[in-house]
Amino acid sequence: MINPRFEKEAFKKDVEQNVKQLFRKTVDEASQQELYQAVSYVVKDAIIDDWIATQKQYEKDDPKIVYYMSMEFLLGRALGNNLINMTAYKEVKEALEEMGLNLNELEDQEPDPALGNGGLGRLAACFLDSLASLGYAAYGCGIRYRYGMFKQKIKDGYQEERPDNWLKNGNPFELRRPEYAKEVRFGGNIRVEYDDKTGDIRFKQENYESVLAVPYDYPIVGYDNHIVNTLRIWDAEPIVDFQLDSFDRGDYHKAVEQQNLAKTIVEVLYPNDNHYAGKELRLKQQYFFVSASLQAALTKYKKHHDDIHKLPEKMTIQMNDTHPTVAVAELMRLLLDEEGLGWDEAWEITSKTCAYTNHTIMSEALEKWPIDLFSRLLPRVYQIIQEIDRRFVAQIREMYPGNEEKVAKMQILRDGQVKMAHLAIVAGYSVNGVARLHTEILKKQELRDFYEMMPQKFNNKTNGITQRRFLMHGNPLLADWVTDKLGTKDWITDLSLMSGLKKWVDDEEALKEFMSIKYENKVRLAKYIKEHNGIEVDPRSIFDVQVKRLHEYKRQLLNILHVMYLYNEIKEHPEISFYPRTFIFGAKASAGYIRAKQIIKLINSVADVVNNDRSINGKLKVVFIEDYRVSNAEIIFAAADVSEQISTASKEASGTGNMKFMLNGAPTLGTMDGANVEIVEEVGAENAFIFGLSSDEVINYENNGGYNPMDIYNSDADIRRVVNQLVDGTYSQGDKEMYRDLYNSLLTAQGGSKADTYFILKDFRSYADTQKKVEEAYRDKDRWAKMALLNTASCGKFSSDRTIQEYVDDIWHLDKVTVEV
Ligand code: 26Y
Repeated sequence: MINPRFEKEAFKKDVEQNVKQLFRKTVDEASQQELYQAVSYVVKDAIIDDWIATQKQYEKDDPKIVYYMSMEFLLGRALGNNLINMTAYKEVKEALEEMGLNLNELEDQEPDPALGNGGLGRLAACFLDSLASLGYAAYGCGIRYRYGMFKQKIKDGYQEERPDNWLKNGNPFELRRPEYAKEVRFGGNIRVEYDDKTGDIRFKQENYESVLAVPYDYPIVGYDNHIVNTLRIWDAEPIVDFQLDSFDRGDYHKAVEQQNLAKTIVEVLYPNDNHYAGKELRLKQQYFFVSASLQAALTKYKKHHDDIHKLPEKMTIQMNDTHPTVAVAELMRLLLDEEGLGWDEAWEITSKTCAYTNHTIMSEALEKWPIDLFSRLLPRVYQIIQEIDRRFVAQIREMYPGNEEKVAKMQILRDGQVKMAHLAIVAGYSVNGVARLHTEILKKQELRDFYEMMPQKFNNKTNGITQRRFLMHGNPLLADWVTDKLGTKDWITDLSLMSGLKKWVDDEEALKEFMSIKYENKVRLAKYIKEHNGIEVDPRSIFDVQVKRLHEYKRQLLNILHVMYLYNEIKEHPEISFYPRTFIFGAKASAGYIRAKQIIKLINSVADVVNNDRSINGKLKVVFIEDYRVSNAEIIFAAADVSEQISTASKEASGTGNMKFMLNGAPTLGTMDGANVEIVEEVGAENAFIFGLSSDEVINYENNGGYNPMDIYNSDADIRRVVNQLVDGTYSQGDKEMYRDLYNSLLTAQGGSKADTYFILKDFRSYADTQKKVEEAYRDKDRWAKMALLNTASCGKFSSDRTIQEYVDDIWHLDKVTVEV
């Protein structure tokens, strides 16, 4: 049942009322931003009814709760998504139209909450949506960064970063909850106190600095079930207001420091994706939100339960990569020092409560904190890790007597570092990878020793995405068509039903409709590109899209080198027929990742040359979409013909963009990497374009010293020409040095890394040949339409609803809740 607040007349009145109350204006006078706020507060009001009802139900049913701990939540805009999940989108759109307002324009007023970098953060957001939609009690736990992922500007082809002041106009959907604030302590020293009478030992932290963690709750609306879960993100405030009299007590510096600590700790999201930098502030952020979240979780548990030993029956903690894994030691600390348990009891509870997800095999992404830094910042937590490590080492020695190599490889504290992944695996009850291939590589290579020692902990959970945002909201035309063809809306909560579309694969009329929806979406994207880039693109051309974070392993460089190759071909052989293509890129580079930034510049330089060359008759266009983020992603996926998923095999743990393209009917052009393997399995190899080395081949080369790209450079004239064009000034107005580093990276070994670390030249031919096949397939309109439709029809497995249900069945064991209204 739809909330009566969305009944048209009532809704309109409430909007008017809000405009008046918030801004002292009438609807005619209010700005779009003000109207967005006024509408959002009406929506929030409706949400709050369900939010209260849900929390009441949870109190009553006392279900087991999952705490999903993540440093990142890449939420995307809330207004449209909340309306969709409350099944009120169309009604509200109409009501607003009657008021002379346009819902899409109002939605555009909302800043993207970008509290995440890329895949891992967006996955967390999809998971929260699925948990609420499936009716499971869940908290997201994270940080309320003042500044989220930076805004990207492209100036003269270069990326520039601008601060993302997403809270500038306030946030209508959040709720500050000062009554749940918790203190978090850093540094100082530990004093050991003996109680002569009882023989007890107590550990007291002294001379510490502390901050007050204040939670902001953010509603997570389930689809059409009146369930509203909570994303709890923590802000930091100084524990005592800065008081002058502390000067007299000699605490002046401390007071200022605590003030500063509170300000800096939540200031900004680290924009690194898959690259560990070892910054002290990042460790502070981690401990800050983990400690506050655990304290709050224990308070909540103890409100209704008095036996702390039964904690694992009522809560479980999922750690999103190594970032929150200090949680295991902090939970130990709380149980030992605050609850007064003995080591064995505390360990029993902790090791049944914490579970860890690995999202990468890239060694540079693994967090290994220097021991001196770690122990200085978290002295008591460090002591506890020492004891965990000591006991674990004893266990290794017992299992593998005399095998000190095992100890060296698996120890938590080793080489002056705290290895966070090891800590999580040892203390957790579950370790999972995020796609079948990824989990297999973890078991066979990266985490092999751990797998051999504790195989029962390892499991796979192939990622998924929410169809509510990435089809219903992002592609309403296709969503309506799917509902029409399936004769039901049930795919919204059961994506496996999409396979019912397969029966339309030989229906010419249906295929025509399907492709004309794609065309409409391409027109929409072309308009966006015209507005934002000033580039005219032809919606009849093939929209070939690569959008994701910029990283060498993702190989945007392979893509743009291939564009350079095509350009050479077209110039050289103008007589050969060539199907017009638009290559679309979107990517942010971490601010300090120089080579990634060079690749962005190269893409823009190639775009400049190619787009302005009249002689090729617009056959080739290159577009770099500025500030790629969730809101424009929705528009881009809907419009894509070809999904570029071309990472070096074995490097992309899963990928989730690949699934969003598939859902929207774009066949994958990719390597057998991450979840691409499972996508191909679902859709059939004939409906995807696969090329390049396999993960086994890559790993084999890596274990045997790499390969020699010079062999390819010397033997393949086309490749040689393209590579040389990096340093002959073709794309740099004569400057031969601009792309020298990229050139060198492909041909010569440098500072510890092999030549062409990511096998770009090795895979180039195979990629180019496969691109040729894409073109051939596209020319056959009928064949392409079938292929595209089959991708949409085969995407059922890749719903995050399926993923979450597997986490529930195999790891979390949650109870399903229904909210009556
Ligand atoms: C250590 C730190 C700087 C760091 C920060 C962010 C390390 C890693 C990350 C982010 C990793 C990430 O986004 N990984 C991606 O997770 C997705 C969801 O599982 C996968 O689909 C994707 O393949 C993987 O790269």
